[in-house]
Amino acid sequence: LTAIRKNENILIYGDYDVDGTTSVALVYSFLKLRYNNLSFYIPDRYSEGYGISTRAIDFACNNNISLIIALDCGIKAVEKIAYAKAKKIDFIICDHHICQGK
Ligand SMILES: [Mn+2]
Repeated sequence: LTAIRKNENILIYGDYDVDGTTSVALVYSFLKLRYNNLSFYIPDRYSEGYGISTRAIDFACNNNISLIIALDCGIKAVEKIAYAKAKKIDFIICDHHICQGK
């Protein structure tokens, strides 16, 4: 809500697998009815892999995106979130996985 009120660019991000892509489709289509400054990002399976990708954070930075909503991933991405934070990018993590150990 804060990002929308401030008219920030928002990126919907999710894994490339079936629950990731359907999550992105659902949240993107829901928010797009109400808000226009929205894009989505699905990482490349082979060159980026699962989880939050540095390339995606750089993409966000280069496109003036200040909020990333991560779906189906991100629960363990402590270093990546710190990297994004240093670039003034906020994260909302919506992940159904369990963070075990580290
Ligand atoms: Mn998944």
